[in-house]
Amino acid sequence: MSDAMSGTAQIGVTGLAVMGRNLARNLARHGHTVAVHNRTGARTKALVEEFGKEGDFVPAGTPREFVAALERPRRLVVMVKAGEATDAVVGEFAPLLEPGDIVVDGGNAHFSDTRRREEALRERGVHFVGAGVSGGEEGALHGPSIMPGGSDEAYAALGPLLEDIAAKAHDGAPCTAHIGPDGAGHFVKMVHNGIEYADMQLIAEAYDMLRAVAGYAPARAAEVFRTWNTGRLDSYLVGITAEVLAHTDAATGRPFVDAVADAAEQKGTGRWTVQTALDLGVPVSGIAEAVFARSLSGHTGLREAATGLPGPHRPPLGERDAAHFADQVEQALYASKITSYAQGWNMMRAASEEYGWNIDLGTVAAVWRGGCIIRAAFLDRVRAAYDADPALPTLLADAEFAGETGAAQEAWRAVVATAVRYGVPVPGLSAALASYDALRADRLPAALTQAQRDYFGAHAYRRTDRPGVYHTLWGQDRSEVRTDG
Ligand code: NBP
Repeated sequence: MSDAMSGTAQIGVTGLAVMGRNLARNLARHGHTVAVHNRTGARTKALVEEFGKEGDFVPAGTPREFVAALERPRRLVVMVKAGEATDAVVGEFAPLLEPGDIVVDGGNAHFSDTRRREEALRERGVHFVGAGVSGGEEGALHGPSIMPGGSDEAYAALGPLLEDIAAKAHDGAPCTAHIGPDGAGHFVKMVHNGIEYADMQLIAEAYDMLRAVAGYAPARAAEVFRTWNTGRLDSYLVGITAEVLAHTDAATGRPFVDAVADAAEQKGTGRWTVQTALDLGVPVSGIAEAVFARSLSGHTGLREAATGLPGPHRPPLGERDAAHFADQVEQALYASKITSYAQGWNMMRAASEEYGWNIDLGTVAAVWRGGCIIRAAFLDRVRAAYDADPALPTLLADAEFAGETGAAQEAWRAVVATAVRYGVPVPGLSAALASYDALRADRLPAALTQAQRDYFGAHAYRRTDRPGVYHTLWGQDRSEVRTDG
């Protein structure tokens, strides 16, 4: 342990609840001297008492001591509850900092708050880095996926430390990279969580279909997921699905999944993703359906009121048909996954253009290959697609992914159609298929929608046969006038 006033710590962490404590330990374990501070001093003391032997910690009792303990330019990681606490901490530390110092917010901030904070600190010459951190407390300790936004100068000073403590992908590359200026890192982290919601919903629907249509008990479904996890669906979420489904509840002796109340909660990043997508005008139906599905599951009153409504009663398939059906579900799940990832990437591209972030979309896939919740073999291929063509308009247009969705589409339709016949809700799988069909359509009924808008609101329309903007005089002789001069 060093003297808090000597300015020897390479980095500091303030906010030592589960995330901050583990991040500080991770940094110390990698040989960095870490100043540690928490509003309530007991947490600082406990960290040093319990884990002081893991590395070189410099405990600080006050913000002034904490700042003084850091070598220059100072690197401070703020790991407090997102929102008002972050503003309070930044407000407390800012007067103690000097130009060139770097404040890193590793909390789950909304990217617009990060943009605001970055701008405010920039005026004082202090760098503000909004860094998305994914992987929960285990990740923070053993290697998270880290998505820092901010200036190039800040990344140059911070990057090597982040690369040390980040998860490593299967090829040894660190799961972190400079994502882009100001709010880019927190934006990308938000989309990560949105994609995570969509992935989880699709997996849940696949399980529901295996159970209701194939007639597989949870333990059998677990085997199916285990097998899928050795193929193109290989991912953390499919792996834990197999484990959860195979687990027996000790109290009741029933499958654990049957002992859990069927109301899914959410912390809000999925909702942020959808709200932001609406503002950007980017369709992310897969993520939206996942957010709504969680919301619906928790609406006890609505569900009780509708419980007696009629639905089909169909017996599960026989053994041979069930195996064939399970294979079709794998195809539907995979094609839907491609579609929802494509939506997430479309959103990052749109925001990158809107805010001038210049996000490298292939790098984002690389950063998510380890440490985070959506880590998956699949992401190597997403990266390859964007590396091959950084201007790729959508993942669905990549030749390999297009080939796979095309090959899966009959099975995908069969699964969605079967779900409808059995009365099993599959909002994620069907929204993904609808998105696929809408994007590939030669003509959409949007023509009728626009004509209706012209009828009741004189909103005008473009024509397929010639340029210009037109309005039909619906209330008069239905003649057409050109409205763009
Ligand atoms: P919490 O989100 O539970 O926050 C607790 C910390 O915030 C404590 O250190 C607390 O200090 C501090 N704090 C609060 Br609350 N108000 C403060 C204030 N006004 N001034 C100074 N400090 C204040 O901690 P966490 O679960 O470790 O998460 C930290 C951040 O990381 C959050 O933004 C979270 O969203 C994000 N994150 C969490 C996870 C996860 O899996 N938990 C994953 C990824 C990101 P005290 O000890 O004095 O009360």
